This record gives sequence, structure tokens and C-alpha cells, in this order.
Amino acid sequence: MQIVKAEYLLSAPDLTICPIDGRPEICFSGRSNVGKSSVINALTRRKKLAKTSNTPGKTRSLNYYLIDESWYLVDMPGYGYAKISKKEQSRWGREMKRYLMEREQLRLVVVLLDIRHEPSTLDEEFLFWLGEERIPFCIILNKSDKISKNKVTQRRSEVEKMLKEMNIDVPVFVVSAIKPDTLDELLAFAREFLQNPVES
Ligand SMILES: Nc1nc2c(ncn2[C@@H]2O[C@H](COP(=O)(O)OP(=O)(O)O)[C@@H](O)[C@H]2O)c(=O)[nH]1
Ligand SMILES: [Mg+2]
Repeated sequence: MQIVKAEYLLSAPDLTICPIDGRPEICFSGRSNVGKSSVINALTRRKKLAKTSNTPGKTRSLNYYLIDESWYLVDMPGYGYAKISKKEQSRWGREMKRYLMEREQLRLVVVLLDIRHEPSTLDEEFLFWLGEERIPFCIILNKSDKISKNKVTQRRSEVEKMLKEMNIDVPVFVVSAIKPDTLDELLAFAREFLQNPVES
């Protein structure tokens, strides 16, 4: 089932002004420039719902999009942006982790990786942390339009091997923000989580 309605709700510069209506949410997370905003636009079939940019590191807040009046898609600040000081980066890292641990409405984290590159240390640390905290997540390998089919297969098995070594068992979807149909499987997967009641 495709998304019918998508509206921008608000941008939260810190964690005190997040929506408190209890609607379930799915957070999109990953390095800056990996394509979080582009994937959100592709999923909602909107060109400019989420701002995309060639200058990484712009999203320093959590952006909430209300989907079909029933759940939130959340565009999280990208991590690992070199032009932001280490101190600021680790502050944001801590804030985001706190958010993901404490947010009751959170049902699923979608972690984006760029299929062209090996996951960075930051990516690996983040995935490991999600696993340890038992936060439900899945991985999408984005920008698959940029490499050959053979390379896609290769990168996918490299990522799966890495996950196995970390003892993490989560689905990996190969997608491209410029081919919205590639996101159908992810959306179907995410929908299952939206129906689940919050675990406590
Ligand atoms: N070719 C291609 N370009 C993409 C894809 N996803 C994102 N991009 C481009 O990558 C850049 C960063 O995307 P953006 O969505 O702003 O990344 P964010 O920082 O993670 O939100 C933009 O120039 C996008 O057009 C994709 O699947 N394929
Ligand atoms: Mg963005």
C-alpha cells in the first residue's frame, strides 16, 4: 500500500519539542549525505517534502512528516559530518541515542548506508549499538542506481557478512531514491512495525 498523504509537521532543534500525540514513528538515520531526505521524498512520492542538499550536514534537527494522518516519518540529523567539531558531533550522537532509547512511540529505525562505500567505523558502531540496545531496525543500501548489478550483489553480501559477525539479524534492502519502486519492500516491512503495540 502506497503512502497517500504526507505533510511536514515540525522541525525539532532539540528533544523538548517533539510531537507528543503518541502516533507511532519510524526514524531514518545515517551519515549525512547518504540520502535520508531523498528516500523520504521517494517513499512519499513527493519531490520536495524533505529538503535534500549537496551541502551535507544541514539537517541539525529532527524533521517530522505526518503520513496518512496516522504515523510519523522522522528525518534524523546525519552523523559523521566532518565540518562539525568533534565535540558537537559527540553531543549530537549522545542526544540521538538518548532519543532512540527513550522515545516510546518509536517502532523502527531505518539505517541508511551508501551502497558504494564500505560502512564506516561510525556506521558500524551505530549498528552495533542498536543491536545491543535491542532497538528494532533495518538497513537500506541506498544509491544502488550508481553501481552495477554485480557490484550490488557483492556489497550486499559484504554488509550481511559484517552483520553476521556482529551477531545482528536484520533485513537489508537494496534501494535507490531515484527509483521509488525499489522502496516498496521496505515500506511493507515498516508497516508491520507500525501495527505492533509498544513493547515495554
Ligand atoms: N543517484 C542517486 N543520488 C542520490 C540517491 N539518494 C540521494 N542522492 C543524492 O545524494 C545527495 C544527498 O542526498 P540527501 O537526501 O540530501 O542526503 P541526507 O543528507 O542523508 O538527507 C543529493 O544530491 C541527492 O540527490 C540515490 O539513490 N541515487
Ligand atoms: Mg537530509
